[in-house]
Amino acid sequence: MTDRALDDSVISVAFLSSPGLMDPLVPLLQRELPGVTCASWPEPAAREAELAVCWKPPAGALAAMPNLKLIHSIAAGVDNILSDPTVPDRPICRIVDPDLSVAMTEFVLWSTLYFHRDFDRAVANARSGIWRRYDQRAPQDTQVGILGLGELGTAAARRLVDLGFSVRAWSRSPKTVAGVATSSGSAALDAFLGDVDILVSLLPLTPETVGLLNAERLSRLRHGAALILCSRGEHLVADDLIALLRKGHLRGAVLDVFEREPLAADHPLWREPGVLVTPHMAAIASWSVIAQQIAENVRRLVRGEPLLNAVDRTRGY
Ligand code: NDP
Ligand code: OXD
Repeated sequence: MTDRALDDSVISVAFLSSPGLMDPLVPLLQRELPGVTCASWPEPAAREAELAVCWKPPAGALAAMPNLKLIHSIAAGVDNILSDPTVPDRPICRIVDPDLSVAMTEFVLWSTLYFHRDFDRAVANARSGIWRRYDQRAPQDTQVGILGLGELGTAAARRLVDLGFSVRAWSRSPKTVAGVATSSGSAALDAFLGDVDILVSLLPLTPETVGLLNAERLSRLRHGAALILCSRGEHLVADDLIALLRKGHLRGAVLDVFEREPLAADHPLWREPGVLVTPHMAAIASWSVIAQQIAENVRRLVRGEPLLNAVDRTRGY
């Protein structure tokens, strides 16, 4: 790092993402931080920037920025940044936003009701002109299990409780949420998964959680259970899911995230009966919120104040 003094009025920002993705941020950051200069990687000005704003930055890019003082994700997850082992030792911040929690809660509620109220079956039947009604269950008779009880998992769990569902949730450290049966730590996972009818994944992607949803774990869910995957594609072993669906152990899945996005047009998940693919749309932060949170952290950095929503690199989230 150089000794150049940091000044929020003249901060230089580099966008590290696919081309053009961050264009909407330029006027919003200029409004928040008059005097800011923006450049996109790999322009020379981006290499000299003090702030990196990232979504899937190219490997090695952050390490090649000598003036870098802060790395900011435009998302809640930072796995796409920390997956690069050369990321320099600078603060990394993420987006935490009440509207993002509302959006994720809506997505989880919709997907839960999709299975709980048999919309998955009704939609499949409607395609074949089949008129069939199913017995209804009370929400308390459906056990929803949430993996991850952070910002998003907690918001979703609370609303599911409000609607009368039986809710259990699993986290790394012990947590208390009214009306939710909580457990924590890897030793508690198998017991957590038993009796779950609808499993919702809201975990961050870390070395501990990659591949967590494999045949062994998914087999522990109740016969006829469903999966709602809102976290990261790498949490799921897709072939294991497909095998359990075909065996009839699992009923279906709503999958919002994939190891490779966009999901290839010829990927078998698109056509697997019982699977509904959505295009990583569960919860998307608005550009104005992203700009406000980045600007606030720049001001805090300049003033030497604690940053908002900094991630713990050793935990990986
Ligand atoms: P948080 O960091 O607030 O919460 C993460 C939760 O997961 C915490 O409860 C944490 O436990 C728990 N956790 C982490 N590691 C483990 C582990 N090894 N074992 C058990 N529990 C663990 O994250 P958010 O709620 O903000 O976001 C979660 C994820 O959602 C993001 O990382 C991202 O991947 C995904 N996401 C997807 C979106 C979409 O559109 N599909 C949109 C936004 C986010 P503890 O509480 O003990 O720390
Ligand atoms: C996020 C996401 O992490 O959009 O915010 O997946």
